[in-house]
Amino acid sequence: MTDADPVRLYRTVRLIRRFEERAIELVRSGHVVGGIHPYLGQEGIAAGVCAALRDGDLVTGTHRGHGHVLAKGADPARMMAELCGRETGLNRGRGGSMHAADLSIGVLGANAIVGAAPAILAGAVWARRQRGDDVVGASFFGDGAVNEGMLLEAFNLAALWRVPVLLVCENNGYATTMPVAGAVAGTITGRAEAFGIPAVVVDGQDPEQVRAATAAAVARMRDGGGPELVEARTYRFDAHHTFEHSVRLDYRPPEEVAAGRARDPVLIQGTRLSPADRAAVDAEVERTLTAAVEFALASAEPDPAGAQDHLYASGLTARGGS
Ligand SMILES: Cc1ncc(C[n+]2csc(CCOP(=O)(O)OP(=O)(O)O)c2C)c(N)n1
Repeated sequence: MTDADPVRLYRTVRLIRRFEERAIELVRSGHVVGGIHPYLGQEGIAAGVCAALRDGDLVTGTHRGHGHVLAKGADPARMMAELCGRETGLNRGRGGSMHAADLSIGVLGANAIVGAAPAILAGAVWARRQRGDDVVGASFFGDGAVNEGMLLEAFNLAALWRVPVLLVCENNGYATTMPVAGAVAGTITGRAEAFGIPAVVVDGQDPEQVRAATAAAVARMRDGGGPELVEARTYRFDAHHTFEHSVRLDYRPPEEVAAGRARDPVLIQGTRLSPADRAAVDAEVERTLTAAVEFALASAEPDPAGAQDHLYASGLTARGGS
């Protein structure tokens, strides 16, 4: 969906924003069990990156992963059904919020293991290119992932084997309640540069800036270039996880939250549209999400008898001797 159209970019950030707000309502009503990690405030990154990818390109995301799946083009109704644990969900309700995947559009999955996404993506893109497929990939991860050994191993092999993957760090300033300054020695771009990986910092609140940086990197990668890193500076508008809505944690000064929320990617992109175009997109997104919620809540829950279905590619295999 390589696309610089400001209306489409706005639709994506608006869709993710309203999807997350609807999902939070479903957490409150008990339809989404266990809660979610809201992507509110960070929508411009998923939207900007995915607007510069083709349909067949691959993506891996994080525990805060709804936006990545939606931006790559997943059906919001099946995504909502997945969150609600329904049989019609993207993964038949077995993946839920943190493991939603849609292989038909190259989404290899959200991922609950902090730092795992780049390793999975680099391996998958490498394998596809060994087969001769002309694909590139983008992997999202938070600032909390940049000190994980697995992530640095992935950087090393991706650089060594020149795997065309865009490493997208969503630096929202915190890993749960831990500020970046208390956890990250040196810089995030410096980690990439240590492996010879080109790295840039972009304003993650500006979807167009993210799209332009991604498009430039992807063009170099399609031309035979290796991995690149984009550090997108952003701010998480809401809780780390919806559990914070009931347990008040004082780790962000109110002035900082207010300043962070003032730079809203939905508003920033919205100013690039005529009022009429913006109203039309907003109305269409509401219709889409109302239908998505109705679809999810009308869908059946999986039969408990099938709890072990889909665990193994070849079905359950008995151990030797049994
Ligand atoms: C390997 C691993 N360690 C710890 C956790 C627990 N955990 C879940 S989210 C999180 C914070 C991640 O922060 P960051 O990567 O900055 O992403 P953000 O939540 O800010 O989007 C942690 C430590 C985990 N899921 N996986």
